[in-house]
Amino acid sequence: SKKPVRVAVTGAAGQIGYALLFRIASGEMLGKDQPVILQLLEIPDEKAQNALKGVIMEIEDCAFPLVAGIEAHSDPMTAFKDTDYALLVGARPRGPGMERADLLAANAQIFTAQGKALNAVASRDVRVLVVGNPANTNAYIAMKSAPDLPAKNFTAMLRLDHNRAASQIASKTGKAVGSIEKLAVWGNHSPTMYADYRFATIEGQSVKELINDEQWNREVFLPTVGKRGAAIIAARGLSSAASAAGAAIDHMRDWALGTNGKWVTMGIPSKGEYGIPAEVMFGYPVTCEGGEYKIVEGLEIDEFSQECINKTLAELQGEQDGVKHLL
Ligand code: NAX
Repeated sequence: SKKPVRVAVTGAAGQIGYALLFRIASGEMLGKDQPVILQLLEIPDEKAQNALKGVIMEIEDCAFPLVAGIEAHSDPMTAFKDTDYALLVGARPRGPGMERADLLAANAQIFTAQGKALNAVASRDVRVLVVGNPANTNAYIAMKSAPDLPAKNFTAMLRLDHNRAASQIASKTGKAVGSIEKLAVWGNHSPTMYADYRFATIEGQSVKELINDEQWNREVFLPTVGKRGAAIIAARGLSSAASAAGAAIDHMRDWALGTNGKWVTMGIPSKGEYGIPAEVMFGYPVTCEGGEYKIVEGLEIDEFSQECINKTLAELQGEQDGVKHLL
């Protein structure tokens, strides 16, 4: 049987953590034949550490055959030791009266420390997914704080936006969500993201032609996908958790095990593709094979798409500029 791999998860006692850990442990992320050692990080606060103990007791009580070990940590320097995969879910939420700059600064501190810890102790091939918001900028900070690790191994989660877009297209067309191919989401994980179905197909048919309603695209589809997080909060009184965990599983599984040519969306450091400045952590359509992602290149960017991309890029550059002096 395979040698266990180490999977670190931060914010492990939070709501996404609770929806995520059991699926990692059951083999949905890395395969039903891949044993895992879970290295779970929470803040040192007694309440959070106790909650983490409770989650660990429940994982134990599931008796998952693939779980080769579970560890509780309060310091990223031990939590990330030799880790092969790191899912950075814990972040500082926006508190009452907190300014955007304060939020960026609080998270810059967390993701600088975690990036440095990954740099110091993680596997040299560690694959990192940042879920905690602002996800793209936090991923950028972690990447910049880990100069000895490959920059390409730092990614941000745009998959929830991608899956939300797919679900809206499925309900609009009446087709199965699993039949949608070649969907792309560009930019920041925020309401400015640009979900783009111009290239998408369902059973070989063009989604754009099937829908054939540009007004719906601009006035219904894009705002619905962009504001879906807020709609979930309004309905549930809590932010998306199971769907966010599902997207994190999809992102890591596809990265590790490949997509068989299917397009998915990942937030990754630009190398200048599609005119995005280098190092900006940007959502791109990618395919994955052999543990590596590859940007889908050569797509035509029309005028409306370019406007959308410029807008989400400007927002991201604003966030990035807001933390530069802290790095
Ligand atoms: P919760 O508040 O339920 O859980 C977060 C947990 O992280 C808490 O238990 C907290 O103690 C812990 N934590 C905070 N700082 C930490 C640190 N420095 N080290 C380790 N643990 C730390 O939030 P939850 O609903 O689980 O959401 C987690 C993050 O995901 C939030 O930042 C949220 O905004 C973000 N999201 C990102 C999404 C995406 O698509 N990229 C979608 C869903 C979600 O909103």
